[in-house]
Amino acid sequence: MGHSGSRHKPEARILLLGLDNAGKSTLLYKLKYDENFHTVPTIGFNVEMIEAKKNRDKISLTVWDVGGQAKMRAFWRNFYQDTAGIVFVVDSSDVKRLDEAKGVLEQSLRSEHLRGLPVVVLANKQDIVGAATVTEITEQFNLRKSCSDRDWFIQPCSALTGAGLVDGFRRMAHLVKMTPDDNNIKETVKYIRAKSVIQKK
Ligand SMILES: Nc1nc2c(ncn2[C@@H]2O[C@H](COP(=O)(O)OP(=O)(O)O)[C@@H](O)[C@H]2O)c(=O)[nH]1
Ligand SMILES: [Mg+2]
Repeated sequence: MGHSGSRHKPEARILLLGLDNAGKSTLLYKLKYDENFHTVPTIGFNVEMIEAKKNRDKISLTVWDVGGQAKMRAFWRNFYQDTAGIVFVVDSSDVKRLDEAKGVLEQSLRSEHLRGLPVVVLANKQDIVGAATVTEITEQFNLRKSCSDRDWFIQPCSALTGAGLVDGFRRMAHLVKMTPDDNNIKETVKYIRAKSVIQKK
């Protein structure tokens, strides 16, 4: 029970998915600490809170990076519940693995728990010469079709330079639907009561 007096900030859980080596951990640290961490392949998961703005309100995105290695993918399902949005990271420079990435994205989109949730595809590693462009990835992934039942957006970025990262997560914040929890309802009731008292005067 929060009696700290701090204002409750609405929170949305975001699932960060993508093949191993796509740059998920790098971009999470870049976004959070604006530093280039030396990442090691994620075993288990990383989780970071990121502040974002949704319209005029501040919200926090809890971003779950659950590791992309094949043996970890079986555990993704456990993180699907209560998720409000998906950020799917692609290594745009690894053209040989684009089809594999496409398959993994499609598999995730088929999950019942993720039905209708907004997707932001981050076309990462755009700093590398020869990287596939967002247009090419949109075509190859057939995103218009596979995401036709939800809101989606594809954002070019580089976790190395930071370019495009804030834009990508701002887009996610814009697309997520916030489910009001108990706290929000209490605050709303308090607000309405305060208003009606003022209006009676
Ligand atoms: N050139 C370049 N390298 C990147 C970028 N993002 C990540 N990397 C590198 O790709 C490798 C895998 O990154 P990592 O964040 O561990 O991938 P993860 O398995 O998805 O968490 C690391 O060597 C990173 O330094 C990027 O935007 N540009
Ligand atoms: Mg990782």
